[in-house]
Amino acid sequence: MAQKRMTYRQRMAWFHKARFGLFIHWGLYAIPGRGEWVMFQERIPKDQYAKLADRFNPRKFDAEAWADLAVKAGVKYAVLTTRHHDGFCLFDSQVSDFTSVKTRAKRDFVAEYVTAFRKAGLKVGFYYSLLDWRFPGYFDPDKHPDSARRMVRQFHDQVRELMTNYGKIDVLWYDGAWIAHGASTKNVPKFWGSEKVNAMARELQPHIVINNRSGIDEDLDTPEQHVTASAPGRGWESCMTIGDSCGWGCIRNNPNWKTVPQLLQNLVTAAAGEGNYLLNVGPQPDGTIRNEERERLLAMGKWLRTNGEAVYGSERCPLHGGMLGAWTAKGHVGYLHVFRWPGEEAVVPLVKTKAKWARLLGADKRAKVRQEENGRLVISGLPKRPPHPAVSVIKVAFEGNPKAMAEKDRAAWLSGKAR
Ligand code: FHN
Repeated sequence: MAQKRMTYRQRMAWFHKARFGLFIHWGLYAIPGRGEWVMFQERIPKDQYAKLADRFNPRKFDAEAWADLAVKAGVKYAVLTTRHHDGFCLFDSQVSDFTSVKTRAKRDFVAEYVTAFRKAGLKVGFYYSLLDWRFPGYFDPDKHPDSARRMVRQFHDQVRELMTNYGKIDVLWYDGAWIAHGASTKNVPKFWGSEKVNAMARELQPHIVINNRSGIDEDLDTPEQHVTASAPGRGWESCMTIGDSCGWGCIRNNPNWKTVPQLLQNLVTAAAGEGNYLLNVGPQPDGTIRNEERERLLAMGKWLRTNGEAVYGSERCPLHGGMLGAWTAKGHVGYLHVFRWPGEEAVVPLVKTKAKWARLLGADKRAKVRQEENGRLVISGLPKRPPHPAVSVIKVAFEGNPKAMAEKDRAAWLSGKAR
């Protein structure tokens, strides 16, 4: 029996509050350790690449350990690559033999992931790549129409399997629908039959959140490696690597790890635009998550334990952060996330709503608030040194929802008067 459709607002409600998710790129490509594009970038022939499956036996893989780290990091959901562009499935598929269940590992990692993350109270998402490099029809669908048809068929069948065999799934995270070659692929959703597959996914999982990478907008915009807000009311999530931007799967020698301040400020910037931050790890071939990633995630979790109320469930705030940082809000409360700590006094311009009090998150003592006629809000009595090296949050209670002055006369502030 068909279940009742949820509205956009209803199915996005948890996602909107979550703000922070863990992306996991893991598969055979972890073995060479040169990123998830290694098969294509090095043009490794299909049969040669497939031999990696004989070596894929991650004895230290422990989904509960991943889930434990995710909880400690403060994420509210995760998205795992059930199958990337190389076609290797971490799940049991009736329509492919190239799976972790039918090769050396003989394990359904997707099932283990779902069980552990659910048990830890997290929402679970599936990344699925439509394209599969093993099909000549991907590269030239006009020359290899049968192969292209089989690849599309595989997409339909495997999404059905993923939506049927693993209980409740919260996010369907498509990728790789782009097909650059051939006249028949101009219309991406038509080529893949995306509308039909998404309707099927919603029939099987009525609450599911679907991203915009099957050629159809669906629920979610997905800026990649940058934090750019969508229009108010539209769901969005910025996905990003912790290390180099060209590799999501394990890169053994990864020279560019982002710092904790960069990661936290990205998270806050996403929250300030009412979006989520989906931060990626690329576990090692043995299934463990390396220290460079673990330590950064744990540091973010520690920060969130003090400052999480300013992030989870937060909304846009129309106030200006100026040089200090960014604001989020919840009803009558504004949260000023200070990236560049100014010392004992913090000033923000053009605040229209009356401020009642302010205090640092994680501290008991209130700071002083003073408002000047032209809207300058002066918060004083703050510590000289930044309470947190990356982001310190000042909570400000207002008499109503915080609003900014409109500045009809752009020069009015010069006189120190309101307008
Ligand atoms: O090609 C992929 C890439 O490997 C990675 O999975 C990212 C994650 O968003 N998406 C693709 C590029 O857009």
